[in-house]
Amino acid sequence: MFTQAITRSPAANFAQGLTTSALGQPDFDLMCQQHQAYITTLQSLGLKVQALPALPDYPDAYFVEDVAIVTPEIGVLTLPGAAARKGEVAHIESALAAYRPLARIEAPGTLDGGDVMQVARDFYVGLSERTNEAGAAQLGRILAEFGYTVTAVPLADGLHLKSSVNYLGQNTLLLTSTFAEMAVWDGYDLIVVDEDESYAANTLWVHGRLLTPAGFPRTQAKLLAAGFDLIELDVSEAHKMDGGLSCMSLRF
Ligand code: CIR
Repeated sequence: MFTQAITRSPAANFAQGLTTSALGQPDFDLMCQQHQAYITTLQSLGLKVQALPALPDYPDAYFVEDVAIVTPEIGVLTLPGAAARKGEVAHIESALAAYRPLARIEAPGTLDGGDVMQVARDFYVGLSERTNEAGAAQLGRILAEFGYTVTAVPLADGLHLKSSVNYLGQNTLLLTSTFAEMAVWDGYDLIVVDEDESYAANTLWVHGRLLTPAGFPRTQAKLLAAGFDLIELDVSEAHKMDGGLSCMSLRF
């Protein structure tokens, strides 16, 4: 169970963040409305939300998931793989220090939180353009001290592991077809999103409910058929910046 979330307001220049998507120019007012609805939803699920101020020097900084990994025992400050995002870490450090003792990923390791998926005592870390083997190994050493396992998963595509694979609870993963073939998921029940709904793989478990992006009806139908309880949220503007529901908070 989580009791707390940390978010950060998007800055007015958030559209200057990194993106590979060709979904059009994002709108700041709409982004703010969608971000506020996301916060309100987390609050309605019982989380206390600490909303940090916008950081115009770091237009991707509202994707706070990428700069830390938080367990009940420790907070791990990451070292983001993108040069433009490395400076975000110093801005999460003071907020997180109030909740947890801190460790950090150090160069030459790089690690983005979007590549880190937790399933109870097991972590899976995507090796991506942002996260390298040294970063994954450092996280493994830090978390091993607390009895967690860390398994590296090379990415075939996508920005981050959680762009394509997410844990829904009940031993079930929601994932894209590219990832569904991987032996590393043996033993889990898999729900595979349709190819043209791959964005919906970034669905977020919070307290037994699933926050899922609006506009992906076949994924919603699959989740409902499997008995999951859904909250649909429109995150069209974050999608334009290659981000989604998990990326916009740290939950612990
Ligand atoms: C980036 O490219 O770093 C941001 N525009 C998107 C980060 C999304 N974060 C995530 O998936 N955890």
